[in-house]
Amino acid sequence: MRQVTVTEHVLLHQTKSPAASGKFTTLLYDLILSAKMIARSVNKAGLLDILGATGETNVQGEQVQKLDEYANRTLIHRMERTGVLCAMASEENADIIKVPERFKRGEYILIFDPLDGSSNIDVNINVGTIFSILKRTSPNDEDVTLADILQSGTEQVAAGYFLYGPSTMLVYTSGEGVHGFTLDPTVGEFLLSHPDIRIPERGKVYSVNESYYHYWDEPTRKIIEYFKSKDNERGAPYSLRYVGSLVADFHRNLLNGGIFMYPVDHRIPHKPQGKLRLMCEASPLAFVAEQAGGAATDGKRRILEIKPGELHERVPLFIGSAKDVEHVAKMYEEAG
Ligand code: AHM
Ligand code: MG
Repeated sequence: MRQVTVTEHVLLHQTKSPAASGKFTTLLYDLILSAKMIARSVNKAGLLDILGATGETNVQGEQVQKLDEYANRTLIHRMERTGVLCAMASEENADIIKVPERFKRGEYILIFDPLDGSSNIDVNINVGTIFSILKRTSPNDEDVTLADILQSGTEQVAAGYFLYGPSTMLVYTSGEGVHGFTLDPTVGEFLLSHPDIRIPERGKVYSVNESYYHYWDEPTRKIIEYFKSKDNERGAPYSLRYVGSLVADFHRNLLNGGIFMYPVDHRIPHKPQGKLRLMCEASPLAFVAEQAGGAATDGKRRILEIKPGELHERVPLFIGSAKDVEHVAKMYEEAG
């Protein structure tokens, strides 16, 4: 079988997509290199002294795992040297990260969650890196500001994720479908393994942390009941699958069909808007979902159309197979 590398794939698509310029290829190349370095550390995590927490808390008030910190540092260090970025934003950093003046700067902005699902690292369960790529809105010769970053998901040039699982995978979209690549560790290259991924219209799986049932409002409880019911539109209960790593849960549902849900819960005061972050988690995955024929909503609004008001804005998330997501939106609408 002829094996297609990511670079080759991007170059092939370059003729069609204005987003895929030589600069975009450079950006992706360095992002892939960073991910390979992170994958190497994730694979060795049980052997090195990098498991566990650093003892610090991040801007979200969560414990920083050592591998989170490594992944964050690796991405920032590599990506500020690409010459094509002007700024970055990370789940782990309170403010935007401007590319220092000593490096060449470009018009692209990279937003990322360096190691999603990091509470799973210590138990050897899949984690991932989620990324979103934008172009600055202000002229290149002006100072880049937060306003350049606070764009709605529809403005993304590309988005995707690396999944550090039994195999390391890259799944991305630049607006021309969704393509999956698997790292061949013997040659160190990501090779096209899942061309043009399409998510089934309706799934057989629902993914939600159901232990929060008592913290959900009535419409949300009814929605979860719908997926468990044998009298739903599918005519049979959906199976429950929940890893607790968004990338892993999303990836499974993307390939097999299903819906991932992280609704509002009233458990902790800082979670009235849900737990997941709009810019570094929900929007990039929503772009992937839609490009694969799926959908993503916060219950009322299409995720991609939400204009963030702040860098670390959180949002409820219902994402996956189109018919399942549409059903959730309909039930919320009927509930008023
Ligand atoms: P993280 O980015 O700090 O790892 O948090 C996000 C993770 C997601 O990967 C996952 O879907 C969710 O948190 C799980 O949360 P919970 O344990 O509340 O179900
Ligand atoms: Mg995360």
